[in-house]
Amino acid sequence: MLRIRPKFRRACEEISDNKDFYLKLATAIVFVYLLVTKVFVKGVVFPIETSDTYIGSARDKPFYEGCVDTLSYLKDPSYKKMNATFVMLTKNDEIDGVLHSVNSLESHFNQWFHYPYVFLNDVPFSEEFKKEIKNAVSGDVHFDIVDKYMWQIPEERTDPEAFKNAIDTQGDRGFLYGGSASYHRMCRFYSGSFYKHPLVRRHEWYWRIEPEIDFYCDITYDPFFEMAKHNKKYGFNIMIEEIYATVPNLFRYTMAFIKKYRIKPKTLWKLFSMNHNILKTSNQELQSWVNFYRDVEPKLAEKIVIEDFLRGENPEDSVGLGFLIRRSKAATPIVEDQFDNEEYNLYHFWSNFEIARVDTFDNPIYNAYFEYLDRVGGFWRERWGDAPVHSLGLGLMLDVEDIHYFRDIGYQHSIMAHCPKNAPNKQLVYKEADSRRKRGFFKNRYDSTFENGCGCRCKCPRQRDTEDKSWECMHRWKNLLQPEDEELNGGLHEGYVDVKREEDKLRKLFQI
Ligand SMILES: Nc1nc2c(ncn2[C@@H]2O[C@H](COP(=O)(O)OP(=O)(O)OP(=O)(O)O)[C@@H](O)[C@H]2O)c(=O)[nH]1
Ligand SMILES: *[C@@H]1O[C@H](CO)[C@@H](O)[C@H](O)[C@H]1NC(C)=O
Repeated sequence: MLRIRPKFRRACEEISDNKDFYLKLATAIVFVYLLVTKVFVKGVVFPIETSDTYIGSARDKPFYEGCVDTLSYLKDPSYKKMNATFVMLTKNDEIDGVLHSVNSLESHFNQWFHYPYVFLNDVPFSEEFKKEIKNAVSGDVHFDIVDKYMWQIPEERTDPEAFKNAIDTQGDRGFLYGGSASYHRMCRFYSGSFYKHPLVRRHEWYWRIEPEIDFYCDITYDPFFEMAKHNKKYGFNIMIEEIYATVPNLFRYTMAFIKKYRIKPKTLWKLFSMNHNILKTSNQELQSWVNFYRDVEPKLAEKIVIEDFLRGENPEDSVGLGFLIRRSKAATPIVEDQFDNEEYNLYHFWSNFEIARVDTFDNPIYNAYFEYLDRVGGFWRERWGDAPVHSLGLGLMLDVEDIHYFRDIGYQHSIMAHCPKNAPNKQLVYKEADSRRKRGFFKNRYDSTFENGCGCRCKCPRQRDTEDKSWECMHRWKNLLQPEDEELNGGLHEGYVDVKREEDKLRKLFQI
């Protein structure tokens, strides 16, 4: 029989003597635990994190949730290897970062699919660089230089002094990378030149990669093939907001381009532009006062109260009089950075990750757009990034359905990371196709699964997901995926607030 030691027995007796106290203590501990885990982490303080929710609809959703049995996928008669390549612009001295990226990509994807690589540089790659890369990859690899005309900015060739001054000034004003000429060249190159390089142009699809990136999940199907199958033209992984100071005139010129070439933006435009012409009304005064959805109710309430006062049914009404006086004194609000009632919300697909058709950019509209932007000098007068340029360009040409969000791909570049939760019941055991990609005991352990997860064998970093950090962008995307989204019908999303309906609602409320 189990004999309780005297000391332990005494302790137990003490506890039962102080039963009340310990009961309270235990309750307090449970309460604090619940508060911390359920309320603060999940509940009240941060409502529900975007990364915990389901994002998807018939317009776009992950091609697969969880793992796919890659060997049978590859053997399926309907599967076809695509005319596709990875592409990276890099420098000789970044070899360690490049190897890091290539190893991550091979381990998580390319060891099963063997897609080729294209490495581009403004100076020749060293023999050492080429040798190390060739040893790491499982597909063909090509190296080339970018010719001077693709690489240099026109102003740099024609007026080096003006070019240098513009760059130096941006440096002095402290814009991120604004003072670095090579960063400007890189942005311009990725904005309008990379897809014209012969090594890229001879493919139908590309996947852009960078040095020092990480993949966190296994990609067990072929993203190129699935994109083709689902009629997708451009795939992204992270969406963030641009720093305003780098693109102050990009939207103005984009709008000018739209006018000049009579372009009718497609539905994706709505992801990037806020239209301030939101009322369905011919009332000019109302139109100019209401720029945001939040202005609708106060402005209509004011209108109703003033109209009621002016009808003179209620001459003692000091509220109505007050409204009238206030309105006559106030100035129409001015929205800076608004062109033709539209404003860039600064959202963009983070273009260091892109899986897309080459002709998504290599086509007459986008090429004209790039040339227009190049001519007005924004790549050197300002520091237009390739990401906002790509995004606005896509908005001109594509519909929401043409875009794919690779939510199931865990990806990190510099300080941003997106990493999905693992899909429940759809995790398969890892089997390497390449002996260099063996995973030891610790590497073969993955995060636990989650209700709305879509990842396959993800091992995520302890870092807040970009879906949560830039949740405004992701909410906009999520809303545009909803089939019932009225804004998606028709051209620009103007006039979506029915003034009469809103007014009637308020009148009922005020009983006027
Ligand atoms: N060959 C060459 N490659 C460059 C040059 N400048 C940038 N790159 C490459 O372009 C890619 C992006 O440049 P980075 O300077 O790393 O920019 P980043 O840190 O990704 O920029 P953010 O994402 O905006 O922070 C990298 O792969 C660089 O190797 C250059 O002067 N020559
Ligand atoms: C791949 O696509 C490019 C661009 O469309 C084309 O020129 C090339 O012939 C294709 N290659 C193959 C092998 O189909």
